[in-house]
Amino acid sequence: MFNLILFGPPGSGKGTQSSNIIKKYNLYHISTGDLLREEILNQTKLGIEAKKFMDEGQLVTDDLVIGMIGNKLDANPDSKGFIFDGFPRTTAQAVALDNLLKSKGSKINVLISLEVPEPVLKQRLLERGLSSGRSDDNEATIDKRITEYKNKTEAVAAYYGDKNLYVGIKGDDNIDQVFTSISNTIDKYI
Ligand code: B4P
Repeated sequence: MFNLILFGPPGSGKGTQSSNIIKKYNLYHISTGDLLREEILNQTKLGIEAKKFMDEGQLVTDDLVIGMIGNKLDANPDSKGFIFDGFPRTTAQAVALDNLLKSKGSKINVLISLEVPEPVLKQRLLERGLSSGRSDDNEATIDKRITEYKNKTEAVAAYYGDKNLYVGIKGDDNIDQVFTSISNTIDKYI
């Protein structure tokens, strides 16, 4: 089993690149952002709770997110591997993920971090906001999301860096160039 974390700040291209990776490597895609938006659309209890945080540009609580991941792993026992897109976003989530995978005799093989300068992130998300209909793609909320990333998520990079699993990629080239860099890295680790 090959397990990849696609990591980076909001707007770095995690969702965009995940769709390319799943086509080429046939991995099962788990995006916590997509899962949460689905819960919101279906107006579940979890979705109603999560929306309050997401509209404020804050991270959703660890318990809610970790529960969702556990369910997805259990539901796909025969997958040849997973791409974790936008998860883990806190050190507590990283520890929980490692434990979940360990209990299944598996582990994270590599974390690929998309490195993009802050002005480019803001520009991309503002542009997406013109058509996405996402209530968190506006200037004030984008700023809060980037602050949450710096305060709570950047530590996840160090956590996997200590395990020698961190690989940084230049994420502000065009989509195809970024995908080539990602593929070259996956090919070394798979
Ligand atoms: P997410 O849905 O994970 O998404 P994101 O951070 O907004 O963006 P992503 O990096 O996927 O960017 P994308 O490819 O779309 O998170 C949303 C919210 O959910 C969080 O703020 C949080 O509240 C909550 N949440 C999710 N996971 C959580 C967790 N684990 N714990 C707690 N809370 C959680 O790209 C953005 C734009 O850039 C697109 O328009 C794209 O077309 C463009 N783009 C991408 N790559 C490009 C390139 N190379 N060149 C030019 N444009 C590019």
